[in-house]
Amino acid sequence: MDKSTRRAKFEGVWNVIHDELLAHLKACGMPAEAQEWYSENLHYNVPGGKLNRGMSVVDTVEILKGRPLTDEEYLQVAVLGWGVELLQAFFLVTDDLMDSSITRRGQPCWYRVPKIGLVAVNDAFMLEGAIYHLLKRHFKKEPYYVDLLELFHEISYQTEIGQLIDLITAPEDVVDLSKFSLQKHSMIVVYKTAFYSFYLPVALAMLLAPYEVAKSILIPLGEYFQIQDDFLDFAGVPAQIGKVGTDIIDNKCSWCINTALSLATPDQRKILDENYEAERRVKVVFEEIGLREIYAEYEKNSYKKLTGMIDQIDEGTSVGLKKYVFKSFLDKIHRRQK
Ligand code: DMA
Ligand code: MG
Ligand code: MG
Ligand code: MG
Repeated sequence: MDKSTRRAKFEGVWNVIHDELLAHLKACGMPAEAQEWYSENLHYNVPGGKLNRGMSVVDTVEILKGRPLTDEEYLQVAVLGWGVELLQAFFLVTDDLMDSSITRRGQPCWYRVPKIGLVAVNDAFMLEGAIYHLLKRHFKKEPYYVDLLELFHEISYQTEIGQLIDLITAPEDVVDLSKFSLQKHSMIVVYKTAFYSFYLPVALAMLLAPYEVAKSILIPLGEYFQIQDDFLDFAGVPAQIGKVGTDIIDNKCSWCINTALSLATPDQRKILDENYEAERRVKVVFEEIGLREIYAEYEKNSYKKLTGMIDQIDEGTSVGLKKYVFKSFLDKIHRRQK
């Protein structure tokens, strides 16, 4: 998808969000003027920028998941992207007031629009409030909901600290260059801009995606582990596995019988049908079918597949997802005899 199509898709979600926020005001019984005012606030201040920050949330989640998002997933992730854009709008409206700026995004700053004035302060708060309203509606059931809230709060606070040092280092009426230094400048720009513009979008994406990446490796790893258990029930040496296998006499739906069923000749099938529960003859069929070789092949492929998935983890972007976490799990169970 090219850049303008991606942008159009992302902007499409803005309409949904705008309508959702307005519907809430309406449901609260707010007068029509309040609904119109809020709608204008949203339109004027939120969607008119480059949208790089918001769209990078969606891009990063796609990269981490390694596949395009479903429509349902896209909507949810785009809500986070618009959350970043709302946060930015909140900061810009107040920043322009504090910096006494004249224009923003090719139009007068919001507080400079004649009827707006200092109501812009409350409008800015409402842009911020919208983030948490949307997070609640779209993420409340997610296990990482609190992490999302904390991240937005933490980044907002850091940006506000950055704005404070920006403002008090350069009071509008007093020039005092002795207050300046490149070190101070670095503090200012990191806090007022870098956290919310660059760290936040990727950190948000990573709150969603580690679960996916981890799940995509750990679930097949668990499946591999249980197949080993099924195989060892048949082929393991009791002295080594510390138990005597009972899957056949217990009539269990195990990997061994199902693999055997899928390969059995009619004669072998008959023996299995008549003797499952009567161990010895079933084991003979398992041996005839070559279950040991099939298992060895399965184990080899499984190990290769899991190793490949682990190798694909990008440790540079997936914070908390270290290859060795998964590799150590895999190596603990690879070729286990018990
Ligand atoms: C921007 O600093 C920081 C925030 C948090 C909006 P700035 O005042 O240099 O930005 P601009 O030049 O866009 O007003
Ligand atoms: Mg400014
Ligand atoms: Mg400023
Ligand atoms: Mg500036």
